[in-house]
Amino acid sequence: MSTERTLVLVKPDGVRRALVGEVISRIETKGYSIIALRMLDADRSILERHYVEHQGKPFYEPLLEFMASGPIVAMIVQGNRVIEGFRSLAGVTDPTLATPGTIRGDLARDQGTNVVQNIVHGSDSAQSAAREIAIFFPGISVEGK
Ligand code: DAT
Ligand code: MG
Repeated sequence: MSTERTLVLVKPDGVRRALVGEVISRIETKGYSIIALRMLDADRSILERHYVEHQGKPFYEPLLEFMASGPIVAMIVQGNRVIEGFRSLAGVTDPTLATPGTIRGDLARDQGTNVVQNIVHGSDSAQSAAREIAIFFPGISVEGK
């Protein structure tokens, strides 16, 4: 099966700066489909589950604090090779190094904070997508058609 689903988050910096429409526009213009979407205030337990791989790292607490600093928008995005494709649209983690033309490269910069603020999250593998979709959209399967 080549169609995939990925979890995309517009982080609090993106929502605060009214970039939700811009992010959605880039996803849709690329040709991917948004099949579920919700705005939420992520509580600590949901963020601990989402970022379990980063537990213990120096930026872990600042990351959780930042992600709880305001509403986020979660969506399931679908399309052929969308996991890889959205990571490509987003650009690399560090917005200073992210290529212009990408979401992070165009819309974010170093804010001098101890956690990188970079507008969006996208799942990094099929396994992560399944795990993360279950966190933010319990009841919706990762299985796409
Ligand atoms: P990505 O979001 O590109 O998958 P990641 O999963 O390695 O990156 O890290 C999750 C988030 O944590 C990332 O979007 C920004 C922040 N972050 C990552 N590495 C960092 C670092 N070395 N210093 C500060 N914040 C960092
Ligand atoms: Mg990651």
